[in-house]
Amino acid sequence: MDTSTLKGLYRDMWLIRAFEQGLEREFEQGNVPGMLHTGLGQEATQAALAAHLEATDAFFPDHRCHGINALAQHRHGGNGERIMAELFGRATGVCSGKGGSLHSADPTVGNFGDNAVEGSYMATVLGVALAAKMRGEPNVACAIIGDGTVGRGEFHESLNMAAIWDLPVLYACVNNGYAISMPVGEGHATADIVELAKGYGIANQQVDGNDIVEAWTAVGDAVGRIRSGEGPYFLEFKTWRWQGIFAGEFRPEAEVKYWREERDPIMLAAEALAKRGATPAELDAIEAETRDLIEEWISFAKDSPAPDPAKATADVYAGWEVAAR
Ligand SMILES: Cc1ncc(C[n+]2csc(CCOP(=O)(O)OP(=O)(O)O)c2C)c(N)n1
Ligand SMILES: [Mg+2]
Repeated sequence: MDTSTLKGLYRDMWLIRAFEQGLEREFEQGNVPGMLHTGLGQEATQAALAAHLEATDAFFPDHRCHGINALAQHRHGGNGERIMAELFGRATGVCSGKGGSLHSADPTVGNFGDNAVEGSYMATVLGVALAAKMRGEPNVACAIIGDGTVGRGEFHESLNMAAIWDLPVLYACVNNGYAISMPVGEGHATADIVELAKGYGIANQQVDGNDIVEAWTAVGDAVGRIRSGEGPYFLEFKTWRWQGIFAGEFRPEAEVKYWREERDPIMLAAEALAKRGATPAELDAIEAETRDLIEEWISFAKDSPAPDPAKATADVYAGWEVAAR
């Protein structure tokens, strides 16, 4: 990877972190409705995926994907503030403020929508992939799933069908070691989820999800293979989330310390950039610029109007497409 690409990814990771931390602050102040699951600590995985997915691809985010949603918006539409506004429940949001966290979508930038029902899109992703294949388009349909979500039946049905129909699906498993408080090795037959993909004969790779160079290279390779018609690909990102799912969640203190202090993906990228000659001032400037941009997005969201109650049912039904034929 050349240094300018690494710098761009470093910026992307800061954009995600500043977005999530700004959002967390506003959530604690009571300005963000609903629930909030952040992807703090998983920035490298999200930045690597966002870097290789085009607006013509489709990705199905999981519940910790504000970062990739904002990056997709930022890269392809130049309007990442519309994800922020959505989370604030404002009319300027990508779903007019009616989706919020867990239900924001914008297919024009490839975001086919998060869903509070974990893994439910494991079936939908097949349809999007099949459509691309039938049209002869080199597009990728990507499902982002947590390790816990792998326990759902649809996971196995999806992998099986993608394998036998050679569908252009990228499975991006974010293995952060826990589903709520359940360690991955206790909830599944293996702690290495990539082993399951092998059982379905799907090409696969296990990646250090906190190493942006490794993650970016692996996603690029997987996406390239899928676009050239080689069928599905399964990536397992080994990572760790900073946030528990609720306040009482238990994780050993030494483990928390290790991942936060020694395996922070942004810190690791800063070290890699420093080795290539980046100065501390240059790296600080990237952080400061992204934090300023996010404060602008937060102001945009706060200054935006709430949705109009008269439009509560607008865009809810698809019209004739769902009528009986
Ligand atoms: C079908 C379904 N079952 C249960 C839940 C409640 N729930 C929300 S997050 C979560 C754990 C998910 O774990 P994992 O997939 O590892 O993702 P992580 O939170 O670790 O990123 C559960 C059980 C849900 N949202 N949907
Ligand atoms: Mg998990």
